[in-house]
Amino acid sequence: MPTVRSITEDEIQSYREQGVAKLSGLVDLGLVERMRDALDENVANPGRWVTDAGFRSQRCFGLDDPVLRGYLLDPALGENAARAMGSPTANFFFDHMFLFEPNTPVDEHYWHQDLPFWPVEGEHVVSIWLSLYDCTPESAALKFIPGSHHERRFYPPVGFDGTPMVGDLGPRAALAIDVRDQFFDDQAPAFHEDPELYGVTEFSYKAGDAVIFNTRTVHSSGGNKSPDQRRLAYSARFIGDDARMMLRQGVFQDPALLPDADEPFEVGAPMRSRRWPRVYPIASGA
Ligand SMILES: O=C(O)CCC(=O)C(=O)O
Repeated sequence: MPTVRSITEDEIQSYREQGVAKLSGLVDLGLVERMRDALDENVANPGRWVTDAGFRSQRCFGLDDPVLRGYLLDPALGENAARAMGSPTANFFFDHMFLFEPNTPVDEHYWHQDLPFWPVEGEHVVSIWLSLYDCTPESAALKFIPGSHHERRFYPPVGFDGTPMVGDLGPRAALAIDVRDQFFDDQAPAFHEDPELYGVTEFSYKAGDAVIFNTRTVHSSGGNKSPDQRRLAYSARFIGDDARMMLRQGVFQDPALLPDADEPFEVGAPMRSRRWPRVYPIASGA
C-alpha cells in the first residue's frame, strides 16, 4: 500500500499555471503519525541548522532519521516533484520543518520567494510542504500569491522577523556574482492587507494534505492564533535537470545548503553533491 499518492494531471497544470497546487491526502495517516513522532524527537534534539523566531524552523536533518529519510527519498515523492517540474529526474535538495505551537503570536507576514535564499537557479526547483496536523488560516496555514512565479524578479530576502537578511559565505564568497538587476528595490508589499486586490489564496489543510509550489511563488503564513491547535509542517525540496549552482552577491545565501567543503562548487555548473541524492528515477539495480 503506497504511503504517498501520485500527483494528478490537473494538479500539475495548476502547479504550472498558478505556481502552486494543493495535494489533498498526499500522505497516508499512518505515515503522518510516524513523521510527527520523528519530528518531535528532532525538535527535542535539534541539529545544527535551527532557528527560533517565535516559532521553530529547522532544516537539513531528515536524512539522519529513518522515518523522515524514508519519506524524503521515496521515489513516489520524487516522481511527483519531477513530473510537476517537467524534469526527467528529481534529486533531493533539503528538508525544512516549521513548528508553530498554539498561540504563537507571529504578527509579521514574511511574504517571500524561496529561490533567492538558496544557492541554486533554474526552473526545476520545487517544494512540497506537508501539513502534519489540520491547519486553517487561524493556525498559520501557508498562503500564496498564485501566478507570482511568472514574475522574473525577486523581492529582497527578509528574515522571519521581517528584517533584511545578509549572509557570510565564508571562503566561497569570492564565487558570488552580482545579480542586483534580478531584484526589486523594495521589499514585498503587505499582500495580506488587501487580499482581494492581490489575489491571496489561503488554503485549509487536513493532516496529510500538502501543497506543491514553485520556489519563485510568493508565499507566507501569519502566526498561529489558535489556543489549542498545533501547527507542524515539513517541506521537502527537490531539484531537477536544469538546476544550476548559484551564489548571489550581497544576498543571504543559506550556508546550510552548500555542498561539503571537500566538494567542488562552481556557479553555473549542474547541481552535484553527495548531499543531493537522486530520488527519481531509481538507479537500475538499486
Ligand atoms: O511553514 C511556513 O510557515 C513557511 C514555509 C515556507 O516558507 C516554505 O516551506 O518555504
